Amino acid sequence: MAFPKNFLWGGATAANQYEGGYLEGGKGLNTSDVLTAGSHTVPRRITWKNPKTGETGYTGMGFGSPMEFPEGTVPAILEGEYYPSHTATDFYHHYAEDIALMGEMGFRTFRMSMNWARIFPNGDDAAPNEEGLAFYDAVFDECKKYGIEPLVTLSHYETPLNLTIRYGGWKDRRLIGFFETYAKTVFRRYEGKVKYYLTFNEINCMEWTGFMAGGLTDNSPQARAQAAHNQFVASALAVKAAHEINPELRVGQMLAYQPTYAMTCDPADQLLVMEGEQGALFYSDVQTGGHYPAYRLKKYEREGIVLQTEPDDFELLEKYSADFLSFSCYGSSTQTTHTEGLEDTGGNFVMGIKNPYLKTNAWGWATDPACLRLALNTLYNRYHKPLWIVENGIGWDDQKEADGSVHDSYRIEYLRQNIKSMDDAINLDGVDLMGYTMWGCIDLVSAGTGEMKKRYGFVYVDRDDRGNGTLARSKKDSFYWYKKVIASDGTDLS
Ligand code: BGP
Repeated sequence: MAFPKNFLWGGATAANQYEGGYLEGGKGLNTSDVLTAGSHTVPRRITWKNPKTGETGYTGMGFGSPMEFPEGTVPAILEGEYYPSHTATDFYHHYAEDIALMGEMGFRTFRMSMNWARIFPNGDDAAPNEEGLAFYDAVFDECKKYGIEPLVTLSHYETPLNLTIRYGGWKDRRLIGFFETYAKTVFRRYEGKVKYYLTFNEINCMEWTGFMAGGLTDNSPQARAQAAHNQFVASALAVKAAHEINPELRVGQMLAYQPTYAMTCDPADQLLVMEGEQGALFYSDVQTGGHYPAYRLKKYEREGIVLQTEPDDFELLEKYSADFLSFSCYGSSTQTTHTEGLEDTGGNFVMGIKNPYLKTNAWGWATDPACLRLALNTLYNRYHKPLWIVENGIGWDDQKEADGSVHDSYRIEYLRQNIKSMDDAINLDGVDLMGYTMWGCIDLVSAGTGEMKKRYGFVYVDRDDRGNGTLARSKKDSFYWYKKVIASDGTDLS
């Protein structure tokens, strides 16, 4: 079996975890700049300050630990605290070297995110920051040299901090207009350089953490529902603008999705799985399907959630649904109502029960060789739109040898099984899949824990959890393996 000749093989990153240069080139602060480092057992926190009294402190992000900002406080950077996003793995100063490495692997695409606060430092500025725009020009020109097609996420777990402080984040409808201005600026500026865009990374993470997903300091169900609605409308307006600017542009949705299994054949377990799936698929039913599903409207009614909408909203959602659906998928989750005596397993958002048939990594994430075929079939049969796997991979505490090599056979094994699963979905099931971008292709900061030691890359970056290291790049064994996979169009997985 083989992959289509034009299949977009590549890797994925995000500015908040990779780019660094957090105060350079006129960039403003964004929400990820106030997130501390954590670990597998210690949740990341948001730092805050009371501008009047000078008092400072910490709060959780809403999952793992509750988010509560004391009266009069705002998210802020504290002196002496370590923030992993500030330097991250410094793509800002290494982009030419990194893109050359991607070119050497034969990447046909590179998923990256643009830092919104680098283009509009306060989010609501009247004019964009030219230095920020020029930085991405240089990045795209570099990609072009190697025939790499960029795939650009407009907002990957970040909102300009000013929009959080001044407007309360995405629950305020005015953010739709600010985002539309940002999207139009970028679509026009990079016409001819960028064809594929995604609006909000893992939009369904709004289900758990309004701060990461929507810059919210109020994590109530009401605020998160409103923020999701505003992002849906903003996404639709981005699709509209892109098509008007150039009908060739494609704007996709980005969903966190993984297959969910019922642990037993008890019907109660099937209902649990169904309800869990609704929590994720609601977001794609609206953004890719074009309609609010009845199950969600009923839920809002039950919970007393009232959306503030405008008359045109629903027509916009239907008319300008996403051109394609991209998603992240790292494994699967297993759920049951019979939890007694069973061990839990990990995951950023969707936890579950340890599945005895699957292996887990050191962070408890279950790897599942069938996950991609199952996910691709569910999503394709539901929406009949092209799909794109924009995140898949395995986090590991890689050990670098004295000669700079990293023997990551576990990563190669994981990817081999996952690529095989994707191959089955294309060739056995006829799914229309545009591409595959392995997550964290060059080592970067973990979103969930803020660690460096949870590495995903084909390329090792010398940096540790406290920010020490030379930032030097070195190739892991998987680098050479992936290069062979791409060159053989996915037929040589040995
Ligand atoms: C997804 C995010 C990414 C990425 C990935 C791996 O949820 O879109 O930003 O980080 O998960 O998660 P982690 O970094 O927590 O291992």
